[in-house]
Amino acid sequence: MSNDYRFSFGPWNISEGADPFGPPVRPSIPMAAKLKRYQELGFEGVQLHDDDVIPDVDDKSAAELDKEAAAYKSILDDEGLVPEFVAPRLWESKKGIDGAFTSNDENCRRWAIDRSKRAIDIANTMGTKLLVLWLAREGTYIREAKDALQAHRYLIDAINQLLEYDKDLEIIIEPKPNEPVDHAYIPTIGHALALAHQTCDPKRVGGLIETAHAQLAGLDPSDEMAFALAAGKLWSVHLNDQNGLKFDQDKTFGSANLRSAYNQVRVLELSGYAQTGRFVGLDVKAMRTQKPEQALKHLVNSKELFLHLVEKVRSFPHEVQEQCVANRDYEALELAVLNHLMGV
Ligand code: GLO
Ligand code: MG
Repeated sequence: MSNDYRFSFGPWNISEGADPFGPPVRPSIPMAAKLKRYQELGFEGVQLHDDDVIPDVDDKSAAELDKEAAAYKSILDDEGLVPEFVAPRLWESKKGIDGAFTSNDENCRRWAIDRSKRAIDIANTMGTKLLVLWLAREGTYIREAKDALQAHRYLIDAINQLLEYDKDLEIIIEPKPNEPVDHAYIPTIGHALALAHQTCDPKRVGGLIETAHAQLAGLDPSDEMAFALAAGKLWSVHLNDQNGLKFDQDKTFGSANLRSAYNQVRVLELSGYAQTGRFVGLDVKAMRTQKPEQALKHLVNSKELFLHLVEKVRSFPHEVQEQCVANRDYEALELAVLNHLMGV
C-alpha cells in the first residue's frame, strides 16, 4: 500500500446521525475521545472549525481564546496530530442567518469579519496558517433578496481585510453551489479562483475541491481539481461521494462512482500532490443506520479505497495507455481502465 499521502478529517465527521427529519441516533462522543481515535484510524491531520477548538468563540476574550487554543494544541501534540486548518463556522450563529460576509445587515457583516479574525488568532495559536472559508450562507433563496453585484464586492473586501490582518495567512476557499442556500455566490473552483485574483494578495488565496460539491454543480471533480492544480491552487481536497443531484450526501469516497474516484486519485497522482505535503481530507458522513461501534467505518473505508486506487493508478499499463491514445482508440482505453479497476 502507498503511504506517502497525508490524511485528515474533521471531528464533525464522527457524528451522532441526526438528519433534518430525525434526532441523533448515536451517543455524542467527547472531543478528547474523538481525537484519540485519529492515529489508530491512520489519520494525522485534524480539520477544525473555530468552535470545534473553543465553544462559544464569540463570547470569549482574546486571552481566553489564546489559553483555550493552546490547551487544545497540547492535546493534539500529545496525540501526535497536526491541525490542517481552522475555519470560522459562520453559518451556525444567529448573526449569520442571512449570510455573513454578504448579509444585508451591516452589523452582521462586521461580526463575520471579526469572528473570522478570531478564527485566525486561534489558527495562529494552533500553529496553522490555513483558514478555510466554506461560504455556506453567502447566497440567497430568492434572487431579489440581495444585490449580487454588491455581494461579490463584500466578499472581496472581507477577504482583503483578513489578508491584511495577518500577513502570513493563507485563505482556502471551498466552493459549493447550494445547500444550505438555494443559490451560492461562489459555486465552483472557477469562481473561487477568479475571486482570489481580485483580492489584494492573490498568491495567498487558493482553493479546496470537495467531490460532492463539484458533482452538485454538475461538474467532474477530477477536472475541477486539475483546473486548480494547473493554477498551483489546489491547497486541499475533501473527498467523498454523491449519488446524483440530491442533498449533499458526503458518502464514503468511491462508494457511488468508483471510476470518478479513480480519476480524482489519478489527477492527484499525476500532479505529485502527495509530495506537496498538503492533506488529502475526507469529508464523509456515517450512514444514519450505523450502530455506534460501526460509525467510524466510513473514514477507514474511504482512506483504504483511496490507497487502493493509488495502486491502481500506479499499476495501470503505460504502454496500453500510450498505444490507445496514439490510435485514438478510446473504446479500447476505456475497457482497459474498467478491466484494470475490476482486476481482470
Ligand atoms: C459542507 C462542507 C463543510 C466544510 C467544513 C470546513 O458542505 O463541506 O463540511 O468542509 O465546514 O469548512
Ligand atoms: Mg467540505
